[in-house]
Amino acid sequence: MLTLYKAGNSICTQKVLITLAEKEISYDTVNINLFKNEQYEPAYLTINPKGVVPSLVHDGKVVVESTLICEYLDESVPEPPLVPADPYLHARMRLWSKAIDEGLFEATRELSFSAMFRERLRGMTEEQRQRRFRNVGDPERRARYQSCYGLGVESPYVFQGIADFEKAFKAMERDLAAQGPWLLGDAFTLADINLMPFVARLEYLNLLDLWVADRPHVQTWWRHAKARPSFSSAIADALSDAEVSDMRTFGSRIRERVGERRAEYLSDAPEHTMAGAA
Ligand SMILES: N[C@@H](CCC(=O)N[C@@H](CS)C(=O)NCC(=O)O)C(=O)O
Repeated sequence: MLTLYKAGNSICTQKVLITLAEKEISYDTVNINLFKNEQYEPAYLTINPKGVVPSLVHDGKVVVESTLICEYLDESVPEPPLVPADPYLHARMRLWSKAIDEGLFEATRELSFSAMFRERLRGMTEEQRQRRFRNVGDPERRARYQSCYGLGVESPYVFQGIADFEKAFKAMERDLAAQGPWLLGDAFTLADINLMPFVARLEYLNLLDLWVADRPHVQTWWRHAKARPSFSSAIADALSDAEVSDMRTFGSRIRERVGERRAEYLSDAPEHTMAGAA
C-alpha cells in the first residue's frame, strides 16, 4: 500500500503526483496543512524529520525527498520508464535534479513566498508566525523565511533565485535547441517532470515570460509538457479557482520589480554563465 503525505499547491508534491499519474499508480493521500503548521506535529516529524512534504510510505517503509521519491517510484514500477537506461543520459537527468534541489526549488519558494505566502504569514498570529520561522531548527531556512517575509522581492535570496532561473532557462534553451522535444531528447523523463511544477508556478504567478519570451524552444517544451494528462491531473485540475486567482494577483504585484532585478542581474552576469545542468 502506498500513502502520499502531501500539501495543496506544493511544488515538490506536484513532481510526485505527475510521476504517479504517468505510471498510473494508485495510492492514498494524507493532507498536511502547511499554514496550520501540521508539518511540525510530532507524529509527522517521525515520518519526515525536516517537517516538509511530500513523504511516501510504501508498505510501512518511508521515503522522503521528492526527487528520491520519484526515482523510487520509477524503480518500483518500471513501466513506463522515466529514467534513461543510458548512463550518460542518466547522469544528465541527475544534473537537472541537482539544479532543482540545489537552486530552483529555493528560487521558486522565495518568489512564491515574496509574492503571496508573505501575505498569508501576515494573517497569522505572532506565535504561529514565529513557529513557522523556527520550524525544525534549521537556521538557514529560518534566515530565508525571515528575509523574504521582511524584504519581499528586495531579499538577496530572491535575487539569487532570479539568477538561478536565468541560468536554468538558458541551459534548457541550449539543450532543447540541440535535441528536443524533451530535455534529454526523444524520451520524456524525470528531468522534464522535475521541472514542470517550477515552470508552472512561474506561469501561475504571471512571471514566466520574463525568462522565456525570447526562448522559443523552452516555450515549445512547455506547450508539450502542459498537454500531458499528468500535468492536468497533478497540477491544473488540482488547483482551486481561488488558488489560481491568488497566484496571478500576488505574482502580478511583484512582476515589474522581478523584471528589473533580472535586468540588474543580466547587466552584470558573465556571458558564459550557465546552470549546474550546463
Ligand atoms: N527537498 C525537499 C523539499 C520539501 C519542501 O520544502 N516542501 C515544502 C512544500 S513544497 C514544505 O513542506 N514546506 C513546509 C515548511 O517549510 O514549513 C523535497 O524535495 O522533498
